[in-house]
Amino acid sequence: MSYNSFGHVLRISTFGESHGPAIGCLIDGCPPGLEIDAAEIREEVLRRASGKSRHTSQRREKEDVQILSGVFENRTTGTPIALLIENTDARSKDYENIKRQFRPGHADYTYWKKYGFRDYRGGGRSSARETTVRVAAGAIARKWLRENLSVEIQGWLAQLGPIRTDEVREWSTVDENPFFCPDPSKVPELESYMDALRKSGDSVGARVNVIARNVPAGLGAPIYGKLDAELASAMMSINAAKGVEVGAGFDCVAQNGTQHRDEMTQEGFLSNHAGGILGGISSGQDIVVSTAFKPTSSLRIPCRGLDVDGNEVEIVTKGRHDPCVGIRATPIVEAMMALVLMDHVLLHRAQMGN
Ligand code: EPS
Repeated sequence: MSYNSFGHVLRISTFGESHGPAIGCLIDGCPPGLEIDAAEIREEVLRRASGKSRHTSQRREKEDVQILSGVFENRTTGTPIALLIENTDARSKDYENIKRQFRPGHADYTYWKKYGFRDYRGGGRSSARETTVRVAAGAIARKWLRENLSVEIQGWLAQLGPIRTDEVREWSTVDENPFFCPDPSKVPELESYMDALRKSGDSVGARVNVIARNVPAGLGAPIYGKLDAELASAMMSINAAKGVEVGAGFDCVAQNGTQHRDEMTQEGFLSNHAGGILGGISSGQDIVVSTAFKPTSSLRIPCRGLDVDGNEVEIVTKGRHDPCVGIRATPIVEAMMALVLMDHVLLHRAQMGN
């Protein structure tokens, strides 16, 4: 049994650790004929990369994407696509002092409890480094969806700590600041908040939203492959994710049915509290998903914790950590949306024959 793969018809398997020689993925089930090259995939990967601003980890990876199979003369062949990215800037000595300790709030403890052994360097397999290859695979899915169905996927930072960042949405500006913030007027506030946070040594959570437009009605496989369940599973599999909402999400608790229902007219739906999914099946409305990311647990501020022998110890984490992992999560949620949607388009076609 292995859980390093996801998807049904489009199946993605990832491998690798943060401080190992490389990370990579195998994408099985991609139809032939899609034009794609390594430079295009790398462009998407670089959107997520660390070290591009003072507000993220200063690890600077080359992120050179190698296509090992499945693409010939810049077109997918229909055979498994293998992507490999070498790790070029790991600094494992930063982790020497915690190799026998568990960072509170980190997967260190549960990996140890489960396997009795762990690659402590950079969090090993539990590191957000693994999300790089999801973004690489997502670049392929995103392009396929755009070319075949005109599906457009847009993610954005909706909140960072106490700062709501999406009351104004100027989509063209999302990629023009280090936060993926759609409201340019909020960027100076984000900068000063993050500067103060970094100096303090603490970290903070964030909310990242994603919308998919032009999704055809009919995607989703009830009952145990509901589109919202699959999206929630995909988003929850991202490192540090602690909550997922679809459409109105938890706000529906305080709504009445008369408020929540999305009335329909010949011109279309009058609202979108459902987030584009009814009964686990896409309705043709925009699909809207929101993911909450917890504050990073690797902190230089000392705290109480345990070592592998059960002794109480003071834990201090060194290394180049993100004070807010949510800052770099936008390309990841976009990739997961793309991969789930493409998988469900192919699944729908397999059942319906169209
Ligand atoms: C990470 C810890 C840091 C980040 C890393 C994610 O790694 P290191 O301690 O080796 O510098 O830099 O992020 C990446 C390498 C990346 O590509 O996103 C963690 O513990 O998750």
